[in-house]
Amino acid sequence: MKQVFLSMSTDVIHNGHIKIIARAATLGEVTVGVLTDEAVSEYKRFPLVPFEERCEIIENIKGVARVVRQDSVDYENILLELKPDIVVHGDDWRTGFQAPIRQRVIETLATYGGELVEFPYTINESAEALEENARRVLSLPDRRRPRLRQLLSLKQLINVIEAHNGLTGLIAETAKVEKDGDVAQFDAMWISSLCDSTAKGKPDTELVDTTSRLDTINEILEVTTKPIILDGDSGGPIEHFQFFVSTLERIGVSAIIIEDKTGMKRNSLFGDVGQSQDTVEAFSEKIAAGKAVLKTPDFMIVARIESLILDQGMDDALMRARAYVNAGADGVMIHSRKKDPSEIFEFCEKFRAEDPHTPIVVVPTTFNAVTEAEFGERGVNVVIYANHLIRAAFPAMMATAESILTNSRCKEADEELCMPIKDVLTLIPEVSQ
Ligand code: SPV
Ligand code: MG
Repeated sequence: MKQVFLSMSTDVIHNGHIKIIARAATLGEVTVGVLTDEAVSEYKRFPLVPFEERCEIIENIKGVARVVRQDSVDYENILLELKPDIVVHGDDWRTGFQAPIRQRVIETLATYGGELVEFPYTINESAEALEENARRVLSLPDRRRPRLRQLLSLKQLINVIEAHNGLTGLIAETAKVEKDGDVAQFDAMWISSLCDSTAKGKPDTELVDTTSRLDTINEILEVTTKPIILDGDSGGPIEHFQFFVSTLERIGVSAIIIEDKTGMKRNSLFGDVGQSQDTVEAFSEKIAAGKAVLKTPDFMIVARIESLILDQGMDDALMRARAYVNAGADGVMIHSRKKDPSEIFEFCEKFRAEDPHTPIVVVPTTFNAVTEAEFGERGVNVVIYANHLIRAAFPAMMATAESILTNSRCKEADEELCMPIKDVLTLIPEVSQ
């Protein structure tokens, strides 16, 4: 009997899947590769049904002989291991971001004489509606809030990009590339104080108040499903911090990062601007006070250590990391304004030697040559690209304004700098999340 392989990432099983399995079973004995939660969240969206349950469901579908764990949307490893005679797939993957994945399947099959059988893909409207609904469910506060912790337990490293309004939220939500046979997208969003302030034409000095920051957060929550990490600056007075943490937890934000600075806050990358660091005791008390008002185990309070920014040395950074974790911090962020990543690496090595599990967060704005893989090897768990969308947008907008002034018309800007008006009209979906 021929061995038939098909891969499944879905958590919303419908009759289309049943039919494709039945057709595959007419070709031989069917093995289904069930994609892990990590692979599904990279490829599509975070699965609503966990891996073990999906295996159990699929294993019990008529025509399925067995299920196997598939770790990646790239089939190469699993095909070389199982060497099935036939791989089955819908023909919808001939175009779009799945096309290179298909190509690699064809090449891998050719190495041992396997065959690809494609069934015509029919659009199933009720299935699409189910999928759309599943995606929207991810935006509900109780579903979104725990997702950061879930991702941290699934992956060594998660990548995060800044969003400062609905539009950049949509970019963080939907940007996706095919890379080395796999699919890459961002895991979560960072609502930066720098970008939120800059987008409002204000300095990054905690001038934008909590109400205004909540407006930005809500704007992003309305049109996205991915988890949110908020830049909480210093966290403000303890009583305000407690209130803010409660609000964030209720609306579905996953984490706040607060920094151990006091006085008039200035952005850490400014250089020497006479910032003072909070005492270990006072900042630990703030962390503990925030933890005390939480109603779920989901929400994370991450302590950002400014010792290296303020030239207080590695020992101070490590001492503070230890103290903040003891006070209840769910993670530590270590920051640096140096281009050379050595001090970040040294911190990671020393912190990891005494604390193997507490997540480490980095913001590689200055030490930007380090890859995610290298951070992962050094024990980092969260990499935040903290300001890149606004930094990309500002020069593009300024160049457009200057082109119109220079030419006293907009033809040149339209042709050289702007997206077509038709595209902007269809950029935003008409339905809400
Ligand atoms: C931000 O994005 O606002 C941050 C990170 O706090 S940094 O600008 O590097 O201080
Ligand atoms: Mg900030």
